[in-house]
Amino acid sequence: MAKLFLGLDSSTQSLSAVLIDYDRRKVVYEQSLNFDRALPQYGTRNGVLPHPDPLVKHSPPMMWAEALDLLFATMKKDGVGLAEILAVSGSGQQHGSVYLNDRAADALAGLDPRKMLAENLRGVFARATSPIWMDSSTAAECGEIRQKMGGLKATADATGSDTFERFTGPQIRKFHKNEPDAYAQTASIALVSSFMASLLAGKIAPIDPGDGAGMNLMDIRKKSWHPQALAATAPGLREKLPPLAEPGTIVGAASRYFVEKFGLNPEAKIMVWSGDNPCSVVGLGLIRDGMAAVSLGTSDTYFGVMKTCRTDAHGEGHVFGSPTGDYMTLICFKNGSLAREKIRERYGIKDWNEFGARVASVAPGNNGRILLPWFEAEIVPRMNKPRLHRFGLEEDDVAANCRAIFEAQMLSMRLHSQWMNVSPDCIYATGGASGNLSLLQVMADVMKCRVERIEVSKSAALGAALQAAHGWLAEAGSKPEWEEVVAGFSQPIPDSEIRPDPKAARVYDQLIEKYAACERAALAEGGG
Ligand code: XUL
Repeated sequence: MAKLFLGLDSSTQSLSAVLIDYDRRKVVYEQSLNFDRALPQYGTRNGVLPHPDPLVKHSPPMMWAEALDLLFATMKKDGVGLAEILAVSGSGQQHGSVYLNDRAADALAGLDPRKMLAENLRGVFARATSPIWMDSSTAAECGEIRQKMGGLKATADATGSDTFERFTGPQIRKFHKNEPDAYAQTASIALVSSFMASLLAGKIAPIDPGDGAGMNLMDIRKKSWHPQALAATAPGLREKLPPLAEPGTIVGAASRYFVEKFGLNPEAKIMVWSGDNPCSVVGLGLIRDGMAAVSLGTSDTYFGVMKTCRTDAHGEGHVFGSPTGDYMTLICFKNGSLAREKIRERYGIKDWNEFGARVASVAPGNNGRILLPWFEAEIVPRMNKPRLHRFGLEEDDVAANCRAIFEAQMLSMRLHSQWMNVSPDCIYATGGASGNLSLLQVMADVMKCRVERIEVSKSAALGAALQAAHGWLAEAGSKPEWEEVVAGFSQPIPDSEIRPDPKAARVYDQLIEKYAACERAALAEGGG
């Protein structure tokens, strides 16, 4: 019999499913349900509720639950072998939180398959809406928690990240301050991931260290709730949080609701869910120390696997748990494609091929000329005003400016990933700009490692399906190796490898010092 594992991904805009046939190493079914289109009655735009304050970004948790109903109905209609699924796991957009009252546990235990999920859940929310990762309305609470934790470095060292507006702890603190009665009515706080797992298992599900690390509440090394962080956040918080559980933990068997209504295998194990970034790391096949990926999109994001936990003393990068039980790092550079496009437009360059030719016309190192391309306020390094700096670089030198932006972005990546103390031996490049070979060559030369291109659709849902497989195999006593579990599911594009040029790499070993000095000078000028 085929070994089928289901991975779900509850993201900002949609709920997706990926079903894998483990022995055949194949994705056998994919489906996606867009919240705005499938559930227009909630009035979301791109999955988010309109709000007069642009800093406030909430979504309705009931919409996520209803989407789960609709997705299972679609899978049943599509003839998916739900009765054969051995385990289900999932991925949730990180940081978002769901507030349940004391009726929730009973409602979950007694989900009635004759009613819709939404009807079953009526009256269980202590807060109708959930703050999500796009929310940035908690600057005051971030400051308060950080101070009680002993400052930025201490907060990052304790919880894996400095306080960030979108992180769950500051959001909980704001809720407690602004709506103390509703906070008092909250019996249980879930993340998006643990909320969805709770629906499937029919009981309050634990939180895994991958997603727990996005809360500013978990001791990143002990993987347990951090007493000082809880105390700094809100009173009585310990009682409202579910337990933390290692990846692969079985929450329970599938709830009767999904078994009777959709024909899900009654023996199917519901595994603890994780955050979308930890799941994507596994979905991309990043399973050992020294593996990294860079997603080149509007913003550029660097993901790395780290065996020994280290945290960023500057509080810019994040450390989360990885589904493999190790750690993953995430650094987000705001000025990614956004800044590359600005330079291309500024110099009227037709396309990226022509841009690449300009880059190639100047030697690596750009004769020491440096650009700091912060067209938008930057996250890494922290620069809260848009600023453009040129050091020894003439604005009208087109080719030098083209090379300068690529070099700046990659030098910044090298400099700001040093705290991990892991030199990647291979970087997987993904995202819109990963087809830009001239950018990838600069990446290989600056980072001194090979770069391979990878395209995985629904990497978070795939990662969740792989987690379900790994957890189920472990439970069945077969001690699966991660290497074996991911093999064949996510492969880099054949022949896409780009190797570093040793001569260029030596140039960048020198230039990195100068780049760092330029950055320090720019930050000292203000806005940092
Ligand atoms: C990570 C973050 C986002 C969300 C997107 O810290 O905020 O990547 O997880 O869903």
